Amino acid sequence: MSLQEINFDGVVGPSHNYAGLSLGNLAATMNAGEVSYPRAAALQGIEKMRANMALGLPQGFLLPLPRPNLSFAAALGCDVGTDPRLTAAAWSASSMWTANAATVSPAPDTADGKCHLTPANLVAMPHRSHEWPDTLRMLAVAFGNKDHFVIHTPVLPTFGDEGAANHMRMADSHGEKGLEIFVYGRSGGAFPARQHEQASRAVARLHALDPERILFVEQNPDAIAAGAFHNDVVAVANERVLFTHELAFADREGTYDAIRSKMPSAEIVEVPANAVSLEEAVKSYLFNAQLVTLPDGIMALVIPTEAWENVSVRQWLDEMLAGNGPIRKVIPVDVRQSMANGGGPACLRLRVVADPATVDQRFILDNSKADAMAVAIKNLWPEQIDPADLTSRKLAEEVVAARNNLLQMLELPELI
Ligand code: SUG
Repeated sequence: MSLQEINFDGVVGPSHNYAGLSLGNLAATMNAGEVSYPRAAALQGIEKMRANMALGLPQGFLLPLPRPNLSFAAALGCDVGTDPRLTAAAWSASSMWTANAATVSPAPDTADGKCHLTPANLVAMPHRSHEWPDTLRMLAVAFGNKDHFVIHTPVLPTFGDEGAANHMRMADSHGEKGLEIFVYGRSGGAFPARQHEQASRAVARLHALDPERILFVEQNPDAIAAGAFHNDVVAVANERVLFTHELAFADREGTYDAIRSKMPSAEIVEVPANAVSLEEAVKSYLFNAQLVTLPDGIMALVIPTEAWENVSVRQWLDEMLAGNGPIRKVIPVDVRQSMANGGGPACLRLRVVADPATVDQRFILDNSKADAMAVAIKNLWPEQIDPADLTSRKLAEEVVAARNNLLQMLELPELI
């Protein structure tokens, strides 16, 4: 069995819109009320997946959840239209950010030698709190092979859990036993700390991880206050490398020492605040990157074009590439529609280390499937959505039909 890292990107749903629902997510709140372009957004996502496949990386995808979620609105005693924010919450395409779909502990890390997945309850944000039942249903299909996967129910809503966005895994190589680092928040100034320490601890216990190979680390409250609503806005890990902003963690030295003591081969690539400030890190999303190991063993950083175009970030990256560090390549990617809601390349993917043959093949991408998905998106995804349109029955019908059509095409009618 060959364990590989597979990136499961969220296909951007036809209801993608800018409602400004996420307090503490500066891009989303700044773009509240703007017109969105769901078709362009979804095609940008397909192109990102194609580019990663062209690098020789295995690629999977997860599908948009059913929207508008009328049962969510009904459970709160409203029709769509009764309350603008709850209406937008019922329409949200936020499941595209699959880094928040679940926390994943690959088989080498767990006591029973299976890959464990716990869907995130996402209770910190009302528009995301209703994702998990449909996410759970989809994960149970995609990772339904019980010889290899265990799917848990989410952590109780008592403690907020945001999934893989607040979880990092380091290992000498993907298929070896890893060090799982759970990053939680305590405070964030004016903004909520979304990941609760107790949720992280519960996931680690439920996944039956080796207590010697886990760490619980607090996010720097200043980072949350500056707009790093998830840890993956300021840090990303891949194999033995941690790429991080200097101000990502509450206890910088303590965190680095703990990582090095559990994993002596760890390499920490730190970007100092005097080269890239926290504000610029959040604005450019430099760290919301996919740090990937290419088939030839070289590590590459897939960053948003916004980071590539930022003067101080570019200067730092140029110096890094001219040096002798472990990250040898930088690849910019255009996901501007998602970025405007605070979702960069790393938010759009859930990493699962597994043998691709053990995953339901309907969720694995190849070029011909990408072509067919692009055609469906071009034909059926709305070109644009003004948040004022979210009460339109016609638009609701269009969005439902577009998703159903894609699911039929992918032979996944059980998820309709
Ligand atoms: O939860 N944005 C998402 C972005 C999630 C990014 N994910 C990671 N960092 N892994 C969020 O804040 C905006 C939707 C709106 O406001 O309409 C939104 O939900």
